[in-house]
Amino acid sequence: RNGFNWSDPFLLEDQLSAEERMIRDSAAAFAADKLAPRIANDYLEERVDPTIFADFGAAGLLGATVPEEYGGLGASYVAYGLIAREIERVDSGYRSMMSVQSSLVMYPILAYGSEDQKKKYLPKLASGEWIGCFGLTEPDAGSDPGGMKTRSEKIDGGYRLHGSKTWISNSPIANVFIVWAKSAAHGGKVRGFVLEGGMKGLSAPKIGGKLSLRASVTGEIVMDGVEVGDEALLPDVEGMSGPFGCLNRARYGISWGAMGAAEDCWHRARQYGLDRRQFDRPLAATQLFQKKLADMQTEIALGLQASLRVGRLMDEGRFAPEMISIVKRNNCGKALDIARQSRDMHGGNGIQIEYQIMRHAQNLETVNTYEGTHDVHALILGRAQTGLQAFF
Ligand code: TGC
Ligand code: FAD
Repeated sequence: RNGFNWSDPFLLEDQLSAEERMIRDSAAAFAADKLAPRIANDYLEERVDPTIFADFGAAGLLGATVPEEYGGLGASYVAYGLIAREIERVDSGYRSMMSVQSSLVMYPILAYGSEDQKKKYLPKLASGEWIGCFGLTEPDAGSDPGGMKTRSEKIDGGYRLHGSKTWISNSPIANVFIVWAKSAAHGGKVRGFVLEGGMKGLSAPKIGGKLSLRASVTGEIVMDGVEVGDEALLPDVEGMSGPFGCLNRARYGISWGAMGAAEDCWHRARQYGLDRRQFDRPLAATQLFQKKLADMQTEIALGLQASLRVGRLMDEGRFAPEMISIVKRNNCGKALDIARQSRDMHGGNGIQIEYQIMRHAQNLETVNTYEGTHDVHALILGRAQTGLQAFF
């Protein structure tokens, strides 16, 4: 009989390359060293310290898949997923900061940008000197971003943009704004623009009062006739496949990240059950407690294997967006269930910040909603297997 590793049931570790393990270990050390000690205060005080980006950059955790010539690591998508898992093991908000920068800001510049844009922006985004944000969602266009109202019009030597974006991670502290707008000069098709903080007519007020993802700042992007030069247009993409191409990468990373948060909730529930005694025995000695631990272990083991498989297919250039919908949707939904269960298993202590669980549960409400809600991904998958559009 071979031994069974309860915390790595399918020996995920064996399926990683030496380089992936090294990147994972360095992300884990960074998370334990730099993030874990500060999360309780950052969360309670809804405080975002922009210097965290420079710390991420110094640790090589921004734009991991971006080639080294532009400041990235040239690492695999599996490595990127492993980074997301380690960061989100501490907090979904920190992972959000990292994944917006990597997948939603650096990726579109790399994939759709001019050589000048790549040289200008990518190294500074990789080092964390510059902070990026991604504006797709609008007040009246959330699940249906194709309904956006933001417009660009051609002017002499450039474009003028009007519109507003909402629920934008990092925007109040951003230097670089990737913004999607319908462009009159391109037949009304959606085009991407790179805006910079301080431009006339551009503002990014913070959205206050969040009870979830409090360690990551969220804001609006207001564009009141912002004028940019021709060089601000992302030249190599047109239509909604532009923003969706970025979302594919970010959603994939989230599928790993959500499992990291779920693992933290599971491990803490297990330990709490071993330590806490009621009715003269450990809680972990009860059947109900063990069933809940078994459910957590099972969903996490399956979720990690699925994300690993999708990551390998991405690295081979063989993924389809629907695969990502499966792992984003399922892993976020399961992680949220696990966090809620773990909160319950901690009894009254479970609502306290020092036990961490309630914070994960509140964060995962957002993670289940952004980047395509749980139900929107169901509709993507329903359409893919029936050929029938059920969005409207
Ligand atoms: P649809 O008709 O399906 O497609 C329009 C065009 O887009 C192409 N396309 C894709 N391309 C690449 N990857 C994908 N995943 C793609 N999905 C669609 C498609 O081929 C087509 O191209 P073309 O050339 O034929 O025009 O589009 P639709 O408008 O009907 O879309 C429906 C739906 C529901 C799938 C889509 O609107 C959707 O995914 N909605 C969810 C919105 C969303 O995810 N927003 C995320 C905002 S960013 C964010 O939340 C960041 S949080 C980050 C953090 O803090 O971590
Ligand atoms: P809605 O689209 O109004 O959905 C409300 C409910 O209706 C949901 O349950 C949804 O599933 C359901 N629903 C919608 N359409 C249908 C349908 N056809 N059939 C059945 N049910 C449906 N966006 C960005 O662009 N950039 C960011 O950086 C970013 N960061 C975010 C950070 C945070 C903290 C949050 C909360 C959001 C962020 N978002 C960002 C926005 C996020 O992507 C949207 O909130 C999300 O796409 C859902 O849109 P909505 O909030 O408008 O909800």
